[in-house]
Amino acid sequence: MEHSRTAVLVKPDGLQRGLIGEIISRFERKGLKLVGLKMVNMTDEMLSEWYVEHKDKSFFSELKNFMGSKPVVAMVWQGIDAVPVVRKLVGTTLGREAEAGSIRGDFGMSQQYNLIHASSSDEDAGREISIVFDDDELVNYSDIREQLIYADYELK
Ligand code: FUP
Repeated sequence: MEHSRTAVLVKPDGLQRGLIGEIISRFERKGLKLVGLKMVNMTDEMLSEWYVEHKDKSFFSELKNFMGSKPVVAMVWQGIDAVPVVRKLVGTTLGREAEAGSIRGDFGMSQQYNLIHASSSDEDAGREISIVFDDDELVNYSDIREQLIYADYELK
């Protein structure tokens, strides 16, 4: 089965609140594989591309200002259906309505300061990954845990 990749950004509020370890731990224990990781100061140009679907919204420049205000932690996670699996762990956009047990539901109250971004489709994932990572910054490796996390047929 196809193992796909998804992009995650821990936003400035997530880094400032000391939630990097907590967030990485949630993806690890779920069984996702980390294949890219770095700290980035997102430029206005990167953010305009990242949030292109929101370019005509009233909150566009405020969102970019916030996202560029402090470093973020960018990650790429891999697994079967990585995009929807990570979105579920992240929770819905508005922190105070997000499901208990999700990252936003457990740690957030805000709409804009919602701690984390996760790609919403495979197409977005490809675009977002290429904004932050060069191809040679993404790693391929076999993870021994995969023999326990997936059945044999799911690894083929
Ligand atoms: P999500 O896919 O859950 O990250 O959310 P959206 O793509 O709908 O929105 C992108 C980001 O814009 C969200 F993280 C929150 C932010 N936002 C605002 O800051 N103000 C708004 O009025 C709406 C969204």
